[in-house]
Order: sequence, then structure tokens, then C-alpha cells
Amino acid sequence: MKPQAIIFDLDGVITDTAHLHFLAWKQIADETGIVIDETFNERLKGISRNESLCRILQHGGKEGVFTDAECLQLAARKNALYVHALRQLTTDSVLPGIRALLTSLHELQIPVGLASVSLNAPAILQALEIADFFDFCADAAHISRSKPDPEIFLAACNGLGVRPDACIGIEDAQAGIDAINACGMHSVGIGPGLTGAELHLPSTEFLTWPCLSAFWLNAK
Ligand code: B16
Ligand code: MG
Repeated sequence: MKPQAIIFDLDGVITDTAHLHFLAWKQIADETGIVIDETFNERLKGISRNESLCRILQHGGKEGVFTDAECLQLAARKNALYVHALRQLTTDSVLPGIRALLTSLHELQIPVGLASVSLNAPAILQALEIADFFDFCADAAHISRSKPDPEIFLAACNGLGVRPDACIGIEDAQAGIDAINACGMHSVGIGPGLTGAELHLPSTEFLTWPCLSAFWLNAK
């Protein structure tokens, strides 16, 4: 038996945009007198744009300092910086092993979904020239709760018409692993520092169909 679908996170699994998010947020934080570093940035992975801003302001002790309109402006400026930085993405920016895995899944006719809370996800898939591999991308604009809430993964399952417990979810962030587990999907974690993933791989290079297939036989 094969899984009914494989559902991917974007940032950190398909391509590494976390550093670009960090640089854009760092510029906004610097301008508001808040210090953030890469360690703090780990806490923003899988977290929506507005929620990320709230966490940064809280981190800098500036919660409640800005009006709602000013917060919207800060988030919009961060996004403009980030979108500008996305211009550097090329087809070579797909993480190792991912294009080969997507090709295998396509040949095996296993549906593929995307569960990214990034509103820029469709443009990123286009820039990487892998959009056609995805049967359904959950629309982040219709999600009201960031990971670790399972909402985005459930939306991907609904869109594909599959049962969560018959699917594999792949994530690099702790909030994402928690979201996958919360909806009964089978979780695969990529990279260091994660707890609770059913299968844990050091990097995307190890993410092959034979590896996922063996995991699936043991998971069921
Ligand atoms: P945007 P994922 C998430 O993507 C990022 O991990 C997170 O850092 C970012 O704030 C969020 O997307 C929203 O992104 O500002 O482009 O809408 O990990 O869910 O693929
Ligand atoms: Mg991620």
C-alpha cells in the first residue's frame, strides 16, 4: 500500500528561504531598535507574517508600542524586502533530492500537496519551476491559525480529498512537526533540533522514495 498523498512544507524542505525571511525581518527589527539573531529566527519558522511580527515586538519588549496600522505597514515593508530578495531564487535553489523525489512521486502517481503558511508560496514554486508537480497547494490566505495548529495540513488533505492518517507530512520546523502530528498524519522531520517526528532525517538528500516507502510500510 502506498500513502494517499505526500504533503510538503516549503521553507526549509523544498528551498531554503528562512535566511531571506531573517534578513528582511532583521532590517525591520533594526529600524525599530530590536535585536534579533538566527537563533531567535528559529522561532519564526512556520509562523505567519503577522504572528512573526508580534513575536519580534514581544521579544524586543515593544508589544503595544505600534498601532495596528503601523504594524500592517511594518509587515508590508518586510514583505517587500523579502519579495525583492526572492529574485535571487533559480531552479538551482531547490534543496538536494527534492526534484528527484517529486519526479518519483509523479511517476508513481502519488498525489503531492503543499502546506506552507507563506502567501508567497505560489510565486516561489513558479520561480523554482516545480509548480506542476503539486496537485494541490493549500491557500495560506484562507488560514487563520499558524502552525503548530494543523489547519494548513488539514486544508491540504481536504483539497486533495485524502485522509490525514493515510498521508505523510514533511517538515523542518518544530511547529510544523507538531501540526502534522496533531492531525494524525505521519510526520517526517528534516534537520537538527526536532522532537516528535516519526522519521527523522538529517537533510533533504536522504528524502528519497525508497526511504519514504520503507517508512510507510513500518508506519501502517
Ligand atoms: P510570508 P512555511 C513560512 O513558510 C515561513 O517558515 C515563515 O518564516 C514565514 O513567516 C511564513 O511562511 C509566512 O511567509 O511572509 O511569505 O507569507 O515554513 O510554512 O513554508
Ligand atoms: Mg519550513
